[in-house]
Amino acid sequence: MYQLYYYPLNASMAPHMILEALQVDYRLIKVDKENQAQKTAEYLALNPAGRIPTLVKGDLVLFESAAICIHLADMHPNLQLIPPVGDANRPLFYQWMMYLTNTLQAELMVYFYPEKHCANGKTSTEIIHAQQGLIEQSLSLLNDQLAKNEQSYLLGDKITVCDYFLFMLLIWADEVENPPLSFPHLARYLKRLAKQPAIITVCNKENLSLEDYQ
Ligand SMILES: N[C@@H](CCC(=O)N[C@@H](CS)C(=O)NCC(=O)O)C(=O)O
Repeated sequence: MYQLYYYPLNASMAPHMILEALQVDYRLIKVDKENQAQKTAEYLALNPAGRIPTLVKGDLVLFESAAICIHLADMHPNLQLIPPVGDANRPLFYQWMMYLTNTLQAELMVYFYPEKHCANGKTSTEIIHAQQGLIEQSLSLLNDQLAKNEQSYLLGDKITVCDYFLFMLLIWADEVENPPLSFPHLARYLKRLAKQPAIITVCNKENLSLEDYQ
């Protein structure tokens, strides 16, 4: 059985949604983040980065949210949450996953933890402001991608891991000045995703209301 070390609405949310979508057996283990359990020797032995999430199954211990999502889709190809090798969408899948994790996720992390990026450790309003701009640029690019042929999902008409991952990031981005819902195609996309059973289940479990996305 898979074990997912998680914390509600953290980077574990996308793997949690993929586990639900694939309908595989899994157990959630909540990391006691309030008490910095992610920095204990026991947890660091699993995930030396001291971050959430970590996936464990038998001898396999895997960290990095995007890697966990892709691995799960590889192991359970029945739903084709990752396009098969040889499919025209396979390289585009790589492109978008890398873009999401390398750009939008990375910019969001700086936005949420600006103090880590200031030499004096103080929150910098300038960093927050700059990050808002970078996040909005990224949202605009994603909005344009979804505008093409009014497509339902990032890669076209079929849901993939990219969409679950992007849903998590769009939820995080909800508080920026021009949030995802202010971009017409992202709003349409979010409302569509909010009807996915796996997303509904995980949002219930992680206590996130989907009211704004109805
Ligand atoms: N690149 C990592 C980032 C994970 C990450 O930063 N997780 C945050 C929660 S969203 C965390 O564990 N924060 C606790 C800490 O940094 O101590 C991933 O995608 O898995």
